[in-house]
Amino acid sequence: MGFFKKLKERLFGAKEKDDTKDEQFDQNEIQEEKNDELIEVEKEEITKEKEITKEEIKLIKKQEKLAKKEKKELNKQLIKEKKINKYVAGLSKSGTNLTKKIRELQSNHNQIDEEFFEKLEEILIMSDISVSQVYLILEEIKKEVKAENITDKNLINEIIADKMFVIYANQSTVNTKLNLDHSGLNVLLMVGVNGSGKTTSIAKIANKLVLEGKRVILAAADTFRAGAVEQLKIWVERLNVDIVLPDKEGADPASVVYKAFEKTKNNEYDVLIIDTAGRLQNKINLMNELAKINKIIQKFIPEAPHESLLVLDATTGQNGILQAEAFKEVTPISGIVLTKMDGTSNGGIILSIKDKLNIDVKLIGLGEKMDDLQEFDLDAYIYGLTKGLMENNEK
Ligand SMILES: Nc1nc2c(ncn2[C@@H]2O[C@H](COP(=O)(O)OP(=O)(O)OP(=O)(O)O)[C@@H](O)[C@H]2O)c(=O)[nH]1
Ligand SMILES: [Mg+2]
Repeated sequence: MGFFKKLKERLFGAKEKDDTKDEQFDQNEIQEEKNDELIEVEKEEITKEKEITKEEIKLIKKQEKLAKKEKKELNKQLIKEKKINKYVAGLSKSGTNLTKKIRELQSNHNQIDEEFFEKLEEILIMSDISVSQVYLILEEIKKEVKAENITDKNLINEIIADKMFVIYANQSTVNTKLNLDHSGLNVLLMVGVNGSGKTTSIAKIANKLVLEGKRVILAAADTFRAGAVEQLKIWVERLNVDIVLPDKEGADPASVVYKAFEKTKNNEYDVLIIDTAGRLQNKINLMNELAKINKIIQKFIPEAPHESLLVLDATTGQNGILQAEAFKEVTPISGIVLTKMDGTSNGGIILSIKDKLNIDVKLIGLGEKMDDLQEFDLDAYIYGLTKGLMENNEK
């Protein structure tokens, strides 16, 4: 079975996605309600007649259980499809760009030869995949083309997608889960350069945690930029979370963190999220500032922060990778939030991150809406990026 088909099966299940699913869901619900009513009537009648047997009750209960299970499954499937749609929409710039270039290559070259591979190499490098990984991907593609004796240039699409997947997944296990489920207070520290999307990502994460039933408190430790505190305050008003503010503008960020811990002493919170300023221009200052914040955190909880997420702007491409390397030197990083994927045409950046930094991308920003920050899903990412290449290529 081809890679595209396998990928689709993993994402959508064995059946192909079809547009009648919502309708089917509604129909099922109506039918289920009818069934419920029928069951109720049946139950009443049965009790009335007092001819009920144990087997019959068992059967009715079993039917009820099955109907509930079916509904749950269908709901799960719809949530999954919503996520995939978000990936497809958020990656449409990158996907369209990659598809267009590969289609152009195919129409300009009649056969798969060295020149074809050279051009393909260029396309992949331009999509922000690191040079060393492009080399690996190409090696793999060439091997497969040779082994399978592929001469049809259109069949290469599937192999490209397949190898991108393999190269990302093979480097290590992909861990996307936020480590914030400990009993007691969990601490999440957000770092990253100015404008990368720290504050808005904090709002999105806080929103997600609140929906999961968690009690969240924010610490506005970005005391450097005028307006940063105000921005966080606005978000807090929209979400059901508390916030600790600096006493005055330009206050010591570590003092805000200290205050936040004081406030969490009564075990009223599950997660503390700390917003920081990201002045990479002055690395020594940044290093000192983050070291001081980490020291305060560890004074209260030695094993914290449970997550130190580095926020990276996908539109900054290889430059973003350099920034990340600098951050890695000043503070430990447990995962990456890759924002603004919807704003870049070069979706290969995710592969570069894995290669150059070896840190897992845990969350990916696919737009500005609250639910546009999604847990990173390799299948959905490859699907969003290569969907355009799948046409006429499914085997
Ligand atoms: N399109 C898009 N925009 C985003 C995404 N994430 C963040 N943004 C936008 O990026 C801009 C900067 O985001 P902030 O959250 O203020 O960035 P910051 O890192 O807190 O910036 P500083 O506080 O200046 O250090 C805002 O306009 C956000 O709406 C994303 O995934 N997609
Ligand atoms: Mg900010």
